[in-house]
Amino acid sequence: MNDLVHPAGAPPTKLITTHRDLAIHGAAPLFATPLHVGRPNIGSTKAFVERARTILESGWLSNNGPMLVEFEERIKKHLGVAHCIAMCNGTIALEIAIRALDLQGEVIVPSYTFVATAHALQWQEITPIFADIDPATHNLDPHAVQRMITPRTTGIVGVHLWGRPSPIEALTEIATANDLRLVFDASHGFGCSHGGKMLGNFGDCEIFSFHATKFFNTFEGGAVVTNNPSLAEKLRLMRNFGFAGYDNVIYPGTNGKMTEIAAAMGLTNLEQLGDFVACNRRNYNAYKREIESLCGLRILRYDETQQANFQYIVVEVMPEFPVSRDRLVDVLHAENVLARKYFWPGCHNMEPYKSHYPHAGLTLANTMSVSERVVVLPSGSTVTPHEIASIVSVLRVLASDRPN
Ligand code: T4K
Repeated sequence: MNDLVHPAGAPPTKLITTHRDLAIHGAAPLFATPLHVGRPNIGSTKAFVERARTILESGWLSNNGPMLVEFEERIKKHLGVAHCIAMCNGTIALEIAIRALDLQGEVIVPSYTFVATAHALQWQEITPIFADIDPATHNLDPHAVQRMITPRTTGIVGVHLWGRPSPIEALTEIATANDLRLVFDASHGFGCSHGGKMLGNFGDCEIFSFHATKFFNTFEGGAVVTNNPSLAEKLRLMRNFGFAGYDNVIYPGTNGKMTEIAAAMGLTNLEQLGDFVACNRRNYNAYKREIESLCGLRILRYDETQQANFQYIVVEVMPEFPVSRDRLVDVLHAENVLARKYFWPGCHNMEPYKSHYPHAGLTLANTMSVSERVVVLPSGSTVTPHEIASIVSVLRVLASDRPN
């Protein structure tokens, strides 16, 4: 276990037993400082500082330096994928992938995702067409995707939301039958598998985000991974302004490069992925045990036959729960538990999409109902089982009492 991960034996924190104990009713909050969703998982400080020293002494800070080369090799090995092109963040990785695949016209995406998935298309004047999700998986519904195909459609961007795989086989079939390109936004899916293969091996390519809030981070960062060598070549050129050697630009490109210090953070965190998964799994099981006994709350499950990173504690607040999702979030925030309503209200309700397609919601019934009932709770290597017990004590009080 690294020096920053809380030991499971951290001291107990306060429990709530009645409505009178709730901060929203005037009591002191459970936590003196905020508990976040998305506190970074950080590996060994010592190992990172050693690498930072090496970088500073070498005077090589970016542009395909030795840390980056080692990082890409390690990622390829970890995922069992042929090519990894590391990038400065997940959004740029998506934009470059979309451009390298020559997507244009219309591309089908879920609305129930972080807005970067849609913005990466819009930024390149490609129209995102929002397809509905399956309420059981929170991922694209292949039937909805099929219905959205028009003569202008050139591709599909599926999202492995919460690290749970998109319907990979069904989307691959639809893409093949309609001559569409298929990209997976695997921003949440690092370290997760499908059918025994790591996410990263599917579609034309997959993109990862290594943002600070992700299961695995490089401060900011991302990557495109693919098993297609010619696509990989194009992606490498596009990441570096189209340069193929000194003074020789053979392609349009941008600056998508990952820095050496980001790669150093990645190499350090890769060494402790097992610890991060163990913490996340421990936290997930602690939440699951308790939440499953509360009427009206549903915790999202991970497929135990596959590898999962257990990064997100996703809870659906059903109509039979005594308070609404929004009230629950207000109660938790008063306790300094900064639960999040990811990904409410859906991209189609954000600008510019809301103005461009004011009626999109008519075909997105599941997106709307799921985004109105989901709350994501704090987890990660900085959250202790005692803190989870305190959070769950709030849920239990709300579940059992009806506030007046
Ligand atoms: N596709 C999908 C499906 C994505 O989820 C994302 C990113 C992308 C594409 C794009 O990838 P990147 O271009 O970001 O690599 C956060 C992240 O900023 C975003 O990366 C992530 N998805 C999204 C799900 O979450 P916000 O607006 O919720 O971030 P923010 O600033 O509210 O941070 C969340 C919490 O994390 C804070 O309350 C505190 C904590 N935090 C955050 C940072 C940055 C820390 O404790 N330390 C930190 O350094 O979007």
